[in-house]
Amino acid sequence: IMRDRSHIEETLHLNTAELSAEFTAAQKKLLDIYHTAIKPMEDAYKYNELRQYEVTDGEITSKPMILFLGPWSVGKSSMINYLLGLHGTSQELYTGAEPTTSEYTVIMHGEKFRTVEGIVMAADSSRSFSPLEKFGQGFLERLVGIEMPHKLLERVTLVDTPGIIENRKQQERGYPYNEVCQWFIDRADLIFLVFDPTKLDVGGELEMLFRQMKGRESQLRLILNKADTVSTQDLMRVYGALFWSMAPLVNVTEPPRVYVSSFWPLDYTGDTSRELFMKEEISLLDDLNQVIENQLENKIAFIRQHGIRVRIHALLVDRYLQTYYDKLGWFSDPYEVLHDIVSDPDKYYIFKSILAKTNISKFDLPDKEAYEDFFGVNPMANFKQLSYHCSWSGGCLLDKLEKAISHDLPALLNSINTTPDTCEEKPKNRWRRQ
Ligand SMILES: Nc1nc2c(ncn2[C@@H]2O[C@H](COP(=O)(O)OP(=O)(O)OP(=O)(O)O)[C@@H](O)[C@H]2O)c(=O)[nH]1
Ligand SMILES: [Mg+2]
Repeated sequence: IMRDRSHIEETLHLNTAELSAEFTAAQKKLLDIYHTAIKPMEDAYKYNELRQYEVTDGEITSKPMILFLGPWSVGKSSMINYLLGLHGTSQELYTGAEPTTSEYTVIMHGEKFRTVEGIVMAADSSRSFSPLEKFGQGFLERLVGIEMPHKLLERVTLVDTPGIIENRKQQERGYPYNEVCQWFIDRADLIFLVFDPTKLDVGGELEMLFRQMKGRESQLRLILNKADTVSTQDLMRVYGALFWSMAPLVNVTEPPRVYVSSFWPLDYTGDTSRELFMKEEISLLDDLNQVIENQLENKIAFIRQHGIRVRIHALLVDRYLQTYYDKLGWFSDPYEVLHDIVSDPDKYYIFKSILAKTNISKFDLPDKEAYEDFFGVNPMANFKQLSYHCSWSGGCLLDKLEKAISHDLPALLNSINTTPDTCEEKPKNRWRRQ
């Protein structure tokens, strides 16, 4: 027997909320700010070469990404089938008692059902997955996209992953598993780490995964799935064991939320905690709904953070250049002066002087070694000082960037948060209930 799915549609407002014009307008504004105030500075000082991190339009306009991770056969693919209502259809993801999912599967919205090969996804820069190309052909063969028309996929993109198999060697996968996981973890808006209460062995690969959650704890949710397969007493025991084995691995004061339920379409077996499972499922759906509602706020915060890093980089390069011109005397050897500055920037207070500027945290400062590499590839003579990047008509790059960080982006954030002059409670959602 199948369970009723109406609470999924209700909790996520799948049939009642539509993408509003304000949402599209705000997203366009964000792209515009990025292209006029941040990108030119990135290009002028080759920021991408420092961080190997490029923000693409695809990344700015992409939907929230929900990542499913965990050991094999814990029910990750079944959970996705359940959330999308694919059970029994031809679009259903493969599930089974053996390790089944062998590919990173990106499930996204499209006009009609079709699969997209990894190499095709990576080649398309309008998609947010193009940076995955750097993991090589071996990985791209393990990446696949599935497009289908679906109300939930209009709001989020789901990523199914191959289950962890402990005791298997890294190289057998044919691609850098940890790095690929890290890439997805760093970008996911919500990370569901799924467990099966009947096999709760924390091995090396899972430990690694926990360690990779550093800094992403607020996106992490643990799921004790298939809870219908054990008695309530066993469930409580397993719940405790999960926390016990996890405690040393997760370094936060507030432990991640755990959802205990059975996320699949079939009815729970006889004597299970029906009511609890249902409540847990609704809480998880509420959680997911929050992510959908806050996506634009999160994106604006992300771009602002990026802008702050670009500004620091520009100020640093400018400082290096200034120091170089100050040091360069009539009779000094330019190469020697350069080498001296780049190998020992502290002697010239380069990083210290940047810290003295307003609004710069020492935690945002890159390390000196990164600049030694950076200037090794990009000779200092290729850059011009900040004062050069000004024009009569367009003003200065630095002013524009600083205005974006301190004014334009916060104003955009405010504009989407303003509540209309009514007493009626309206969700601050661009996916607005009508
Ligand atoms: N009893 C019960 N069985 C489940 C539940 N969810 C999934 N299963 C079964 O568990 C098995 C594994 O499910 P999958 O969805 O393939 O698991 P997976 O995590 O995607 O596995 P890999 O792709 O191999 O990593 C299948 O036979 C499912 O039918 C559940 O909530 N309760
Ligand atoms: Mg699977």
